Amino acid sequence: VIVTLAGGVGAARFLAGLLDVVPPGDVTAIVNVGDDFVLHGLSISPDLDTVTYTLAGEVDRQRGWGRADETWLVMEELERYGGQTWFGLGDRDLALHLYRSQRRAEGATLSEITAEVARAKGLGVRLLPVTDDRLATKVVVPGEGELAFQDWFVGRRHALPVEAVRFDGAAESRPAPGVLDAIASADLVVVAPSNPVVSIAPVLAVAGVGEAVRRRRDDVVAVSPIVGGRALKGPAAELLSTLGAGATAVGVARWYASEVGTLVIDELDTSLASEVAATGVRCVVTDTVMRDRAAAAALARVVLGAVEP
Ligand code: FO1
Repeated sequence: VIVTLAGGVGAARFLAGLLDVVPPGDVTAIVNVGDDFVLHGLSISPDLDTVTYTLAGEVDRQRGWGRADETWLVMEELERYGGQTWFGLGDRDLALHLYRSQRRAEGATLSEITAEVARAKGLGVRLLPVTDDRLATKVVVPGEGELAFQDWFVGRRHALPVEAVRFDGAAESRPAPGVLDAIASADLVVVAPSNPVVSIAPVLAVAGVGEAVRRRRDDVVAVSPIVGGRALKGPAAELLSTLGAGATAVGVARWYASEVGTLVIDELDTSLASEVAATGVRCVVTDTVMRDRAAAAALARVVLGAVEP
């Protein structure tokens, strides 16, 4: 089984490519829930939904999140009351949020609900939230103090500089059922090309998960989300330069050095390969930019071959 540690859009595209290469029953995705929050009384799990919609072929391809063929009648109506429309929940997307929130109210866990949704959509892969417990990413912004993740990311368009990141609840959280076993028994653990600081770090912060991954270090392959000093999507470059060891493939290698045995970097960064290797992380160079499904599948093939059996 191939276990993938996943954030949102980058991970979802990688997983779609991986599923063109291996049968869905051989794939488990362990997904970040540090972005989750409650709004309008609804339980929102952006990364789980991005992965689910993408693998179901239902995602809005331009945005990378939310449903394709979406309409926004409810948000338009809500706007008239002065309701909270800064975080856009489309009409179709709202159905999934109603379902999840009702099931939560009935006492179902997030992993149970996630499995139900995946089954309803006919996904053969195993999708696991990293934890069923509360995990809330917080960012510290100079002059503003601590902001909830979505207040910073969507509400403030991740424009404010970040001084620190904290994963509220991580120390008390328990891995969801199946998470530790999946990591321990995986043939390969892939760290998807997600944001290392706010998508993968919260996954590794759940009690026992980081340790389980470090134990498998020789079989852990990460794909660098930084290409040519930039992130293809989102604020990974800014966060790695302020909180990490720089917004380059070498910075990614340093960030992951204790968890990851092999880092896959882009051809654009070929000149950095020896510097990556000097951090103690094996380096594989390939085209990592997932322009389309075929490119994602080609990347998945390289990742699968990156560790010698
Ligand atoms: N991202 C935005 O930039 N604006 C939104 O209004 C927004 C709504 C939204 C609704 C559901 C969902 O699953 C995701 C949504 N996202 C939105 C994306 C998402 O919140 C972020 O990209 C991730 O949290 C970062 O990984």
